[in-house]
Amino acid sequence: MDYQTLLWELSDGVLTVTLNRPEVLNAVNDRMAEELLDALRQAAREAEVRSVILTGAGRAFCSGQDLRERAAGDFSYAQHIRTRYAPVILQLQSLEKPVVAAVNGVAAGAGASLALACDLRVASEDSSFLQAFTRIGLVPDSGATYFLPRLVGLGKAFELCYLAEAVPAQEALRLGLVNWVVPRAELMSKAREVAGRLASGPTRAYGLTKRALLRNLKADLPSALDYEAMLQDAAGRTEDHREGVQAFLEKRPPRYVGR
Ligand code: T3D
Repeated sequence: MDYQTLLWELSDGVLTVTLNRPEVLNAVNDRMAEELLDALRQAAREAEVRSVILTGAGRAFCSGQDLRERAAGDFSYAQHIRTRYAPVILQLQSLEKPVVAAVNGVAAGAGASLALACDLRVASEDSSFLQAFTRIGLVPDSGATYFLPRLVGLGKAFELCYLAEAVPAQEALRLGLVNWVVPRAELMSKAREVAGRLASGPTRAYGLTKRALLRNLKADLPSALDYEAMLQDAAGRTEDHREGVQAFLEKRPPRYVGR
């Protein structure tokens, strides 16, 4: 696919996908939603991609739905969310490779949900998270009501959604919304450091770990234990597991190949 709204850059196993409509703070139009889904599917297919960074061009990460480019007439919000946003969020979660959001500015509305659907978040000091939905009389969507209570607890999630005030990066760190906060100038180097480390790790084990963590959010202990045991069978058959053990025994760093 020829991308008009994204930049795609693959280097040393790290795919960087940049939302690229900076003039509207990377607001999501239909084209961008389509392209992002395509890019994430390609990331899943291509063996050379071993981790992904999602970031935004310019001064924002993503301002959510493009409020200027919405279909007129008897537009169905439900259908739009189901066909444009839900597939992207599901793809981020089912992509069995580590995904790091490099939050380079405001992440608002569905833009915040995009960041929250990533596995890890590095945020610049000047970034913020905004549950913008109720400001315009909408319900938090694209997974906001799923991710927020899990990350910050129900009471805080109510506050963030009802009051819809921007959460600055340091507060986001305190709440557990992000993993690291760094100066703006160091954002991409920190994101590349994290994603690069993951790209040279045991990709299959990471993918199965992601599957276990997400699935077991909703499981009881016996079924979580059983699911882990089943996934361990798959991880135990990988070349990377053999290499990890061999490297340990030979007292040298492992050289993982991602399978
Ligand atoms: O439709 C459906 O399918 C339902 C799905 C909904 C999902 C959602 O995401 S709903 C939430 C939509 N997003 C918002 O409500 C956020 C709107 N934007 C803002 O509140 C502010 O722009 C920010 C707080 C994000 C940033 O404020 P600030 O002051 O730093 O920047 P600004 O001046 O407001 O924006 C700069 C430009 O970007 C400006 O254009 P201009 O005046 O320079 O020509 C602004 O209009 C444009 N822009 C920002 N956000 C959007 C946008 N244009 C279209 N859509 C946007 N979401």
